[in-house]
Amino acid sequence: MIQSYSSRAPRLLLIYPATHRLGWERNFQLPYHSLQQVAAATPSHWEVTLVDELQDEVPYGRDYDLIGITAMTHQATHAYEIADRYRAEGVPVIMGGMHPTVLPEEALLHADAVVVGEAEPVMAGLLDDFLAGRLGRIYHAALPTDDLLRVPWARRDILEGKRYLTTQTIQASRGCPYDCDFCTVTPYFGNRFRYRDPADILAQIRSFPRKLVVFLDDNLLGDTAKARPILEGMAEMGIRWGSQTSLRFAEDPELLKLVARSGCIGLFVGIESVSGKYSNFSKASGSSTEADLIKRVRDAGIILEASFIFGFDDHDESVFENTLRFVREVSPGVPTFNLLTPYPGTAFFRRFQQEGRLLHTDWSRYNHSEVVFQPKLMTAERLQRGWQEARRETYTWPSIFSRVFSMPTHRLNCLAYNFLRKGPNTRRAKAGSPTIFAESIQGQGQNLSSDPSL
Ligand code: B12
Repeated sequence: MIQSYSSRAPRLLLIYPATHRLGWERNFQLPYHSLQQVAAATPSHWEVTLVDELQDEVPYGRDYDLIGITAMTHQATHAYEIADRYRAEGVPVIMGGMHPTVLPEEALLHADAVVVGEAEPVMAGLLDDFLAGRLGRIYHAALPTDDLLRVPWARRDILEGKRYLTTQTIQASRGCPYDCDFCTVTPYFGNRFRYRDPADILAQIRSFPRKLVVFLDDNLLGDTAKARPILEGMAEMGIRWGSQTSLRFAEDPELLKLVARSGCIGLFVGIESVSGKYSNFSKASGSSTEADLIKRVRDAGIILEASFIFGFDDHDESVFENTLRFVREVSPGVPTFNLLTPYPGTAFFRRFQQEGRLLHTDWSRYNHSEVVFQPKLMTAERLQRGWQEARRETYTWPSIFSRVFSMPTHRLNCLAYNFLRKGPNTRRAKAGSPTIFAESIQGQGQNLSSDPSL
């Protein structure tokens, strides 16, 4: 049935599905950028509303003309439940994001249409088709062939009335040339860095009323030539910012100084493994070790959240003690441990599937906090337990204080950041029990978003 919109604007409801409930940590989350970008790509004659299920109830019923749902893999199962319910009530649903992009046919069992890839190139056409009553099944956004990322500013107005750590989030680049076996970013966003025009990025930052800015890039400093003008511009503004990046930027002492001078207070870096094939050490081009680089960043007064993954094929039981020793010796401001998770669309997923090593494909458990595959050199139970013990040991008060006091400045921020991590990391759960999932996702799933330094 084609609805007539002559008397009112068509209504689009965008939903971020929550896989768990949060307590007071709710106030330290970041808004989900994908849907702000989808809203920005939606023509202005549409009325757009956002439901963040961490804060809002999903308003089932027929008040909206079209529902748009985003899904990372661990959210997919619940996203499908929401989609099914709306469709049962006669409201059409579109889906997008990492998981529907990788498995569009699966998503189409629950949605009327799926956006494969980025929304910006296809959203207006999809909505026109919808209004004309000819909605297609798959809208495939081809990867652009040039290096300039052209996207509208994320819409902040749709966040009104919600509580977040900050709504001043921004994305400067997409894509990644490294194509790690465990990561979905390169197949999804392409194998090179695409940056926005620095003038546009700086203008967007200037439009923010407050000082704190969080970049949602994978690797803001990945292409240093392109990052420099952004950093130089920020240095003039007196802001404070945080991002995710690769540690290799710290090999250049001048760049590190510029990063600190531009107002950087926190960086999330993936160390992945302290030794072996999947160590980011082996990829660092210069002569410095990763430990040197971590110390350099810390001495520049920047809080480093260093993320480690357990479960690679060359990890045996010794990985836990080796990693903990590294953390004790090098003392990154905030260590984070994740379990290897073979996401669909990655080389790991394909390989583990071929080798018959996937324990199941219950997507709700693909969350970095539960072992979902058969490890090579230890049992799944040992991997799960080692991960939990490492988290607990790293977040005892003596460990926290030793990290805080190794910071030359920003000790209070570092303490607060560790405090926020402590809760989830030390909650007790019996290894192998079903409660592990419930407990661990509650804490671990909210990594950067509960980062007080950002
Ligand atoms: C920033 C970030 C975070 C932040 C999120 C902050 C926030 N609130 O936004 C934090 C640190 C909290 C985080 C946490 C996690 N993250 Co994260 N995160 C990212 C990162 C780096 C950027 C996400 C982003 O904002 N992208 C920018 C937007 C604009 O891009 P997008 O999401 O792809 O959206 C576009 C399209 O997909 C499409 N689209 C998306 N949704 C929809 C919906 C509709 C209806 C339509 C039409 C289109 C559409 O249009 C958008 C615009 O083009 C990505 C990597 C990446 N490059 O995307 C990983 C990534 C999304 N995260 C990932 C993961 C696994 C997690 C965690 C589970 C990790 C953990 N250890 O627990 C948690 C889960 C948190 C949770 N809430 O449950 C994975 C997801 C993999 C997968 N297959 O699901 C990614 C891809 C990283 C990776 N290397 O693989 N993350």
